[in-house]
Amino acid sequence: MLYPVVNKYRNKISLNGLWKFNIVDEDYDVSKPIKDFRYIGVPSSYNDLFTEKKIRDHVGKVVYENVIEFPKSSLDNNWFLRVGAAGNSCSIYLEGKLIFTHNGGFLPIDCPLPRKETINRYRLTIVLDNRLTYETLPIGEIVDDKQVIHYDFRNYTGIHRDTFLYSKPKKAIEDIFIKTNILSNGAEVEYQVFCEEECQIKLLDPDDIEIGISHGNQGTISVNNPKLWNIGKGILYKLVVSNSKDQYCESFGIRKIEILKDKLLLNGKQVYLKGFGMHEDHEIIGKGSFSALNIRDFNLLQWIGANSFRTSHYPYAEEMYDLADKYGILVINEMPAVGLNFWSDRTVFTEGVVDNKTLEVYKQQFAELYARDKNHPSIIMYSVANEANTHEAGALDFFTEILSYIRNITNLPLMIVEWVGAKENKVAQLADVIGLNRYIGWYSDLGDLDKVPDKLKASIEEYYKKFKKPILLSEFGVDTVAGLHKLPSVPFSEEFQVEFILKYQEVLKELDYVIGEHIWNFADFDTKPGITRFDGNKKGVFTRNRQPKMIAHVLKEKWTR
Ligand code: BDP
Repeated sequence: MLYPVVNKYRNKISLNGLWKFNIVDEDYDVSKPIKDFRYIGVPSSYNDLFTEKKIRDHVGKVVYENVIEFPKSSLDNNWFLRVGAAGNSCSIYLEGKLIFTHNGGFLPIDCPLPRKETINRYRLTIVLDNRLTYETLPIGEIVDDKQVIHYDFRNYTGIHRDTFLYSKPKKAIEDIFIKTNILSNGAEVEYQVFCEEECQIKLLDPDDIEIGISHGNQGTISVNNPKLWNIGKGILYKLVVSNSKDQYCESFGIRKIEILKDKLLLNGKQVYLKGFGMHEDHEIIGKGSFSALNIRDFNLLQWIGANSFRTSHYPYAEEMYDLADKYGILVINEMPAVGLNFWSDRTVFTEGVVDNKTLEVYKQQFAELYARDKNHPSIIMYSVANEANTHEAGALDFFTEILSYIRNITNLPLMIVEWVGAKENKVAQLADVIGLNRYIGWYSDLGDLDKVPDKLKASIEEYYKKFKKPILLSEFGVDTVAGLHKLPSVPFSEEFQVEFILKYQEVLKELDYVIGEHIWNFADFDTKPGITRFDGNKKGVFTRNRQPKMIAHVLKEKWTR
């Protein structure tokens, strides 16, 4: 899947802006234009835009409607509707006729638009359904007409990412796969182009100077004195693929990722990950993606000296990976496999709950994720799930199938993020890296930081002894109310957050198979209501408005040293 672009052969028209919107019943009739509506801004979640709880908390379908028109000169091209993400499932109608459906709220919707030469204006209706079940990711269940989810972040819904019409020629360049190999005397770029026509391939260096040329849809181009993509050095090359009917320019970086002897290596050098689990979450727009806000996040990552983040707990907007490529930030790309856990003794991995149907949904979504993200140098790993019930017998079959499916598609290392203890874990041996989420001193032993060194060390060591895999501390953190200061510290104060994080870092220092620390969370974020959530999850190092808490200055001092 290639991101839509504008050039001599291709066009795109933004559909961001105002749409007609309403919450609707199950049997909503799309055959007629929407009558009863209010205006909504795209992209955004709809939940926090209006003043009624009925809309904010709506479970079920909502409708978006707009009128689209094609430029006259465009008849030679095929046209598509592209929505960066909208959730959780969606049905697309043209003039009231169903033309496309999509399951999954965090990956692009790429819908071919059938057209008649005589008609140029069409009514476009998008019906979204936010219900999460065992056949969606994340999973959820509907109980008494209410949505039950087994994780904390809000089930924000809406057209969340950039939306546009785009065109490509009839025999288009459909896809480009790029792989780079670093050799002792240079590097090589292996490429494969999917196109019915034979293409010419030009390789441009980071200054856009042509340094190689090749013909044919599969091949290799050598690079002398390659400039490697690296942390803080978003050095990007370009492959310009063209023929008489089409052209596409794809960026990529030359870099090598390895897990070797319990270490993470980038271009042959050991890397220690410093960073965060993040969320796509802002006031008012919820999970809407906006360039200005994304830039703020990257500037904060740079300011604090972070070198990496995890896209907890779902794939992020494409622009986030583009920015990571450009800023030289490492990304762990997480599947939306969260909530596979009831936090009780109820079984998750069993027929009728997470079963073969869920497995098929998972495979489909991984295939879509890889199709979208395969050429980003910033992506160093895929995270296959967050806090699944990996102590259950059924989890082993599920994840064996998942990891072997993924390994057939990508060579990148795979991580699984765990909450269960090593002794009970039946799955972690399948992964290359184990992510551990630990909250000693918070969810257990609240406030008692003296317990941290022994307990944290024991729980990490137990994992290493059993599985012999490198470990990332993928979550640790405490809810912290910005502006609350206490001496001596108490939980929720800014002082306590500092003490907690420092205590954890002391332990990690001693364990050389720990490949990094990702603090939970980059910023405060909204959650479903809960008595442990006062206006959301406050474990952010930054506030929801992206201003620093005290810990941010402490981390900056350590991480930029
Ligand atoms: C972990 C989850 C994360 C939560 C966090 C917390 O992975 O999504 O937000 O706990 O409770 O269990 O803050």
